[in-house]
Amino acid sequence: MKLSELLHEQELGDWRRTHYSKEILPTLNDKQITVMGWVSSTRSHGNIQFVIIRDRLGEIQVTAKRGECSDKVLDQLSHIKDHTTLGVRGKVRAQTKSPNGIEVIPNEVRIFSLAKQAAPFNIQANKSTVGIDTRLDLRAIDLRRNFLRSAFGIRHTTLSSIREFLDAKGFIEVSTPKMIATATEGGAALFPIFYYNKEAYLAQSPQLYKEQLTMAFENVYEIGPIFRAEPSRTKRHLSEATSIDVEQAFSDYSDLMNLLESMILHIINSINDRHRDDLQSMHGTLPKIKTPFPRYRYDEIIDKLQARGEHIRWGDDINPQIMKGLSNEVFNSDTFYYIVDWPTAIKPFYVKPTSRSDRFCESFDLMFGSLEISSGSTRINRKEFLLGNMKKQGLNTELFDYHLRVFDYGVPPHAGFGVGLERLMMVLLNIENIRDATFYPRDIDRLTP
Ligand code: AMO
Repeated sequence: MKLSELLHEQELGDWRRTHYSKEILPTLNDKQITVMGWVSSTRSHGNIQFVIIRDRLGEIQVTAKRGECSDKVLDQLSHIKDHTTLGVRGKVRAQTKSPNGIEVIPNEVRIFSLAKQAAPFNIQANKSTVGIDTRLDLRAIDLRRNFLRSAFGIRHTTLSSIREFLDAKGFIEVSTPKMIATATEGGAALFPIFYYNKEAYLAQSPQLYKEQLTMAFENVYEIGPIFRAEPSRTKRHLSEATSIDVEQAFSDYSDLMNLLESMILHIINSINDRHRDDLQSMHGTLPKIKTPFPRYRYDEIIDKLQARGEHIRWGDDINPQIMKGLSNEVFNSDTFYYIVDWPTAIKPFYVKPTSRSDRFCESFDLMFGSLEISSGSTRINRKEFLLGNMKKQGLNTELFDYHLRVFDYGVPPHAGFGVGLERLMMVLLNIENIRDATFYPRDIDRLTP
């Protein structure tokens, strides 16, 4: 038979998968089954061809031996390349030498889509040997890698455990506009867009909307994209990130720190419960945490940094480079901690100053080593204070009229935080580059795929 006939692509037709790889157990010995997936690797030993087929749950070995299957099937399996998508019908046989104690003896192969060439990377390796850009250019294939498949399965559990946790505490999930009229997060740059005949922006955060929604719903959360025109190339910034935004009425920043650390504990417990196999194959362990997380005042951190000889003055923001030495030396670098009570002048206009002094505000950053995972605060809930703070920060208050207007109708005391999901995944799974914690990263150099 000619190669083109052997490797002929077919429709799915009436073929349907009967079992996922993981469901094929020795109890199915001798049963006819249909598996579907893509070729993860092939190996030839004279008259025997081994093909490992991968599906979304795992892998199964197909063993084609001359005499045990038709020559056509053996030839088909001998010529296909890795990543070809196919279905195999055959008989289950217990096989102690195969990776999961079982193999499939094929009697029919249906090729759905042939891989035309070898991928520029090996999906078996936990750490890839090619640069991240090569992988990102073919991201859908790169995501077939064991490590990333496990990582994104864990991301899914992270999100569902956050929803479970907040739902049980009486929060409702909300969605707020992503095309907006004004900036909320001072320093972070905006992406302008055309909105009919006006200039508008992509939302840097759902901040003002989530605050307003506490007026009706008290406790709200949103999991959605935030857009930041980050000018720098770093391993911790994306232009489009996912934020877990929480806002709670009748509470302050201390309540929110308690809530956030319990939420992180719940996430870690959920991942440990549901992803033992993934963690094992990733050779990873989640950070071991103890609550409450330590809380250090901004003043204390500045003193410690100055004592180390760092060039930092009171009132400066604390950047990760400066924190690196301190977090290794003073804190265990693999741990969560809060920096609280920041100078009012370097936090956004909606953050409430402390009652002790208005030079400081009721704010926190959640850190892991030198990486910022979240920031949060008690918010100003009185109009005259908000107006005063906006003026101090040089904002045009007229642009915020749509927001200030609701303050005439009883805004409850409230507090909240935003967690960067990708940064949280980085620390949970020890991912070095934030691009690997998102499906299709966006950064200053990348708008495709
Ligand atoms: P902030 O600007 O500190 O606060 O953002 C909150 C968290 O979002 C993540 N994050 C990012 N992650 C990846 N790439 C980026 N470019 C990026 N920018 C931010 C970080 C950060 O800690 N409205 C407030 C939150 C609040 O007070 O509720 C806010 O946006 O993990």
